[in-house]
Amino acid sequence: MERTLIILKPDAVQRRLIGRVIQRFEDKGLAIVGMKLMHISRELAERHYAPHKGKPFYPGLIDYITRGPVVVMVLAGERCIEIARALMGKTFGYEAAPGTIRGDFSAGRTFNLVHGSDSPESAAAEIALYFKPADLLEYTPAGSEWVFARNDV
Ligand code: IDP
Ligand code: MG
Repeated sequence: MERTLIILKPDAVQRRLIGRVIQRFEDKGLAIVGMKLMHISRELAERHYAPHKGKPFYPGLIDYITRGPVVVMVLAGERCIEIARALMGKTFGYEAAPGTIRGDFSAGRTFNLVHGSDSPESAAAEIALYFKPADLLEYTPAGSEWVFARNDV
């Protein structure tokens, strides 16, 4: 089963949107297989956002993601990387479609509430930054058989 790393960024926590953002992923039928509240250190932020090092927004991005507590989650489900990115919406809140998390709750560029891995490779690397394999649970939420068909051709 595919997995992805999701972070509810500091603005989501400070704006008391944790429940409403998690609800979007649960409503879609994705399983939460790991979750914690934590404060990301500068060192961890620099590892996570290494691909963006050198870009003009990089210093502001590191300040933002380390500025307060975040909720870090691993979601599981078929095509969950693509599905989570679609639920999140485009990067900038003012471009994200209404109905998406960013389209409904974010209006700017840096502050966009949520992170989601963008490929199987980045998902594996990012999950390993935040969770030990033993922290991730193997279970199938009740009703999953009505979300993912056995032979979904
Ligand atoms: P993504 O989060 O939609 O995958 P990325 O391009 O990977 O977008 O950028 C990582 C994060 O950096 C974004 O979510 C946003 O917080 C911030 N960011 C990206 N581009 C800009 C920018 O041009 N100005 C300010 N912040 C940016
Ligand atoms: Mg990205």
